[in-house]
Amino acid sequence: METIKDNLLKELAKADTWEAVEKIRVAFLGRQGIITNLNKNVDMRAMNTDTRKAWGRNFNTLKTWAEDAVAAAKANAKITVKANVDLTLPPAPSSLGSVHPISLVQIEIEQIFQGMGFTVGSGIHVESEYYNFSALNIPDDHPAREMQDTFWLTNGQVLRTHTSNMQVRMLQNYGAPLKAIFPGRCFRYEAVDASHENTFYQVEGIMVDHNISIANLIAIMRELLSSVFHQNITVRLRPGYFPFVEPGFELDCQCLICKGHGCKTCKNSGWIELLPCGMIHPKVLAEGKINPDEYTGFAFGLGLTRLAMMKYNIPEIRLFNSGEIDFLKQFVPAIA
Ligand code: FA5
Repeated sequence: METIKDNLLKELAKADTWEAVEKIRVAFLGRQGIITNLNKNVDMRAMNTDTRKAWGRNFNTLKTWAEDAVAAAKANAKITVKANVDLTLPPAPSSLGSVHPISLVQIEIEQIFQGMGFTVGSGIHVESEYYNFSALNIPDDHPAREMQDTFWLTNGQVLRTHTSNMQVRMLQNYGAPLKAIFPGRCFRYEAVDASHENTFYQVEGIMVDHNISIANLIAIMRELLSSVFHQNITVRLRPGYFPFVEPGFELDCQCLICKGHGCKTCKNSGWIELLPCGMIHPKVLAEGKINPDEYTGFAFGLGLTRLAMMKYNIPEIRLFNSGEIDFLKQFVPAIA
C-alpha cells in the first residue's frame, strides 16, 4: 500500500492538466484500477479475523487518501478548453416551456377563492368506495358505481370519479365553519369525445356555516364566473340531481366556441355543463361529523377542464393530454 501511495504521488506530481489527473484517477481508482484491484486480489478467507479487520481498515484509509489526493490535484490542474468556445457570448435563448392551460385557470381560481377567504386544499386520487360514493349518500345500486363508469382497482378501491370524494374528508378533518376549495384530477371510464376525457380536472368547493343559503351559493358562483371570464357570459341554472345535495342545480354556460349556435364541443346543444352545485345534504354533513340542525352549507363541482376550454376557446378536450407542443406553447411561458 505504501508503494502504491508513493507511485500515485509521483504520477500526480507530473500531471498538470485536469485530463491528465483524470487518467491517473482511472488507473488507480477506476473499476480496474490498481487500488480497486488490490482488494479483489487478496484472499480474505485465508486471513484470520484480526488480520482481515486490519486489512479492511488500511485499504479504506488508502482509498480515501487517494480520492482526496486526486480531488486536490484536479482542483489545481489547468482545465484545457479543446472546443473553440467563445466564453464571452451571451447564453443561447433557452426554452422554458409554458404553463399548462389547466394549471393557468387553476391558479386563477385559487386566487379568486383565496380573495374570498377560502382555504385551498388538494385531494387523493386512489380512494375508498366509502368516500367516493357511500359517504356522499350515493346508493349501493347507483349506476355511477358500475364498472362502465368507474375505474375499480383490484383491491376494491377506485380512481376517484370526482373531487367530491374530499367533501366528507374535509368536514371530518376541519369541522365547521369551513370555506374551502380542493382542485384536482378525476378519472372516469368514459368514451372519449370532444368534451369528455377519461382523465380531467374539477374544482370542488364547500362553504359550511350558520345560515348558509342558496343566495350565498349563487353569489359565490356569480363572482367566480365573472372573475374568470372577464366578460359577460350567458349562464342557465336548472334543477340537477346529485344524491349529496338537496336541492341540486346544474349551472351551464352558453358555449363560447359557437356562441350558442351549436357545435361538436357542445354536442349541438349550445350549452356546456360546467358547474353542478347545491345545498349539502344533511346526511353528508352528518357523515362529516357536522350537526345538520346547527349548520348548513353549499357545495359545487366545477368542471375545470371544460372551463379552460371555454376560457381559451379550445374546441377539443383531447388536446390537453396530447402533449402537442404547438398547442401548449401558445400559453404563457413558465416562470423560471
Ligand atoms: C360531479 O362530478 C359532482 N361531483 C359535482 C357536484 C359537486 C355536484 C358538488 C353537486 C355538488 P358531474 O358528473 O356532472 O358532477 O361532473 C361535474 C363537471 O365535471 C361537469 O359539469 C363537467 O364540466 C365535468 N366533467 C364531468 N365528466 C367529464 C369528462 N368525462 N371530461 C371532462 N369533464 C367532465
